Amino acid sequence: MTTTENHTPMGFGRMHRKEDARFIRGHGQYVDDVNLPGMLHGAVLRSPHAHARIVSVDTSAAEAHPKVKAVITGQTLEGLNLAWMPTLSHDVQAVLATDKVRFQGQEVAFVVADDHYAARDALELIDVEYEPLPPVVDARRALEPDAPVIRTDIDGKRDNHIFDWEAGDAARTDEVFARADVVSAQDMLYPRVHPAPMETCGAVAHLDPITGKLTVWTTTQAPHAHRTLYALVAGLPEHKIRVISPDIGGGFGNKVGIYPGYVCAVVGSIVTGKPVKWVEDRSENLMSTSFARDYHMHGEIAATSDGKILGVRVKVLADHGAFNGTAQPTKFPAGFFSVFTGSYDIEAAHCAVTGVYTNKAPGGVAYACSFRITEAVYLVERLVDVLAYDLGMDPAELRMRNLLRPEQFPYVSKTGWEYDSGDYPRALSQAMDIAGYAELREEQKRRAATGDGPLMGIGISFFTEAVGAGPRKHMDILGLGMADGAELRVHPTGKAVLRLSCQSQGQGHETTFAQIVAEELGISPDDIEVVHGDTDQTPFGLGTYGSRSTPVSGGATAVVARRVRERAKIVASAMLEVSPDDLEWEKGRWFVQGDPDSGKTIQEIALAAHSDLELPDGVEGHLDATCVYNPPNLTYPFGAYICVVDVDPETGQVKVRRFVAVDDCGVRINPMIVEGQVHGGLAEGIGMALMQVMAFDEDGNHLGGSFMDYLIPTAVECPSWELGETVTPSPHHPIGAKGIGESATVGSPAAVVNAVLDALKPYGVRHADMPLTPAAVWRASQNSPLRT
Ligand code: MCN
Ligand code: CUN
Repeated sequence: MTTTENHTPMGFGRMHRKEDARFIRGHGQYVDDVNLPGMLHGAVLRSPHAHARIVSVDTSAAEAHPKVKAVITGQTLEGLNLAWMPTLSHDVQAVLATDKVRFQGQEVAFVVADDHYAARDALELIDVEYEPLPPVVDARRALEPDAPVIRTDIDGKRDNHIFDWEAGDAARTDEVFARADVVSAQDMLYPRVHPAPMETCGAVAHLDPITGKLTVWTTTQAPHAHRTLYALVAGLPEHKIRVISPDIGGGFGNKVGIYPGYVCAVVGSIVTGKPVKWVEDRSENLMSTSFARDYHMHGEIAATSDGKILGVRVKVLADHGAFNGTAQPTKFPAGFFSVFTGSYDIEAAHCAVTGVYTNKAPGGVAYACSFRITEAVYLVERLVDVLAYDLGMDPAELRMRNLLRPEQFPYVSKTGWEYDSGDYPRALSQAMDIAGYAELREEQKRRAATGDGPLMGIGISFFTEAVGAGPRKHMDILGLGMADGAELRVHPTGKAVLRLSCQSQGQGHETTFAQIVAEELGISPDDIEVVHGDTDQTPFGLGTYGSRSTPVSGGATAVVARRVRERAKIVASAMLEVSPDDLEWEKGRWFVQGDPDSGKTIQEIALAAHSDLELPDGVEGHLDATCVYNPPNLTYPFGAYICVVDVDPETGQVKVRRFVAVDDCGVRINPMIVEGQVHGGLAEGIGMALMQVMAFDEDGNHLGGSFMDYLIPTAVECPSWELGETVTPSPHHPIGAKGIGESATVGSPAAVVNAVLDALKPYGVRHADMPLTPAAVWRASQNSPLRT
């Protein structure tokens, strides 16, 4: 279905990525490619314990190493008032441990040396005496009265509780549940997983001793937000800090937060007066930089006996690790979890979420998550299947019966979200058509009757996403509102440069944002340079996460291009000696109404704007424009996914045979890039559903520190994706586009899990937790009478 013909469309359409010219030749410039004269190298000493008191740290032997230039400890940082840094969730996190270590892999000391190997070698010369403490590994254990207290640094803290938060109407939900014919309940775990980008995290910091300016090249999805945080933490003025995010080898949320290693690189540069590079290795990335999910959910769904869903009720225990380092743009501790009512027309809903500390890496949320929508979608889509199981109803029919109808949009959910637009039944019908749903069910019946071959399962998920934070009044990071700037300069020859605050990690922004300008101005995308990832070169904005680049920076880009067009109109009117009111726009030129031959192209106008042409009073000349876009609402992309699996009941092996995905992200700027985003997200969904978990043993030892243990899906596990699409434009977005970057990761795990459980239905299996590894599948079916 995917075609790859290349031409340069004058606007929206399929177009090969401009950035691929360097990427596929291996010429990307990543943080680790930054090499400065006199640069030193840093390495982090990490805790071997999940929970231990630090008795002493002896750095003398490391300092005596001939190539070591500095050894920094928590004590050094305490002297600079930098031992603790604020997290993005109103907590603090240790940069280097002072009192205790609170998770295995926690940062304890930082060595700066002439080269990377010497820095690593010297780590072994640091002598840390630990007094091990009992760890808290299980979130449920965290709340027991006799559980060891992890955050003894917080004054008066006597437990591991972080927050209680709720949404929806509890009383009304209880009332709806009381009169329901059926209530289906299910406990489920969304396990701890990791974004695991190809490029790990790192930074090169250089405090120029002459100018006093700090430049940090770093793997960040949000350069401006990082700069403001450095300014607040280090007390430096923002104009003395430059954050550069060069090419990024995948972020998936892993590069939203600020990690201790970044701060250590900065301190290393301050202490030595030299540039300092720190780049973590794979194990460090997997062990210490963030994680996602770890939601223990108890869900209940109420319905009538003929399958009308009435309400959903949820209790969640959220494991946030040792510090509440959740990097997310909402004012709610559970992010956007309250969209758990999903895509259904229900009467009432309520959720209560409790957050706890455990002796695991901090962070949370990240991994193509839309800030807990992944968990919410998984929960409701599993609950709908559990209900179908209990009612003996077909899960497609049950969904069709309850999906929101097109005439209900804009729709305000029972937890207060305003879904902007949608035609849900159309998307599900299309997915069922592509899959050949009725025939698949026939085949399944036939196979069950003959008992031939593996078990066949068909799984559906329907999701609604909420992406594109702001609006500013509802969403922020540390008080910084979620609006994005854009600047568009048009050179005299009619070529243009667009400066953006968002930052690509592989999503193809250099191409798609040029296409937005091309669509609005009729300048070829090849003639539009996109500049991003450098705070000195770009307007302020909050960065790329929550699939917000298209909804927010994309809006800014369309608006700024329209401003340029309006300026061009005035210049054209002077050139053509007519009133601006007499001009009409067609892509690429202004012409005189009723006289299409008298017109001026945008290139001609650009040149004239720089010439001695006499302009009307008050017109400054030049076409350049700027804008700040504060979105009026989130955008709500949605989709219908169908997964077909074969399960071998003897080995528990799952083969994903087919996967149909119908996505609606409104108007598509570049359908080829959208499909690429969907392909990647579907693969991630298969990874999470079948293969991935950040596991710990009872002592809090991290068991997934390499790609031998933490598995990444490959082409072997993935079928040839079958994509469809519907287009329901966002009514409030300047070009009608909605975000797509996280849709498939959010929507696909439930389809895969539902498919596997559908296959196991003859064994009486109603639910099993991810990851559905062969062992988990085999175990799930062991109690079945079919096993005797
Ligand atoms: N697009 C489009 N038409 C639309 C919507 C989007 O052509 N209607 C294009 C956009 O112009 C952009 C791409 O699709 O080139 C993704 O756009 P968008 O949905 O706005 O998402 P962002 O650009 O904000 O990217 C962030 C999102 C997130 S939050 C994660 S996590 C994730 C994802 O993108 N990380 C990724 N996809 C990723 N893809 C790659 N290769 N690498 C990552 O780290
Ligand atoms: Cu939640 S992962 Mo993306 O928003 O960067």
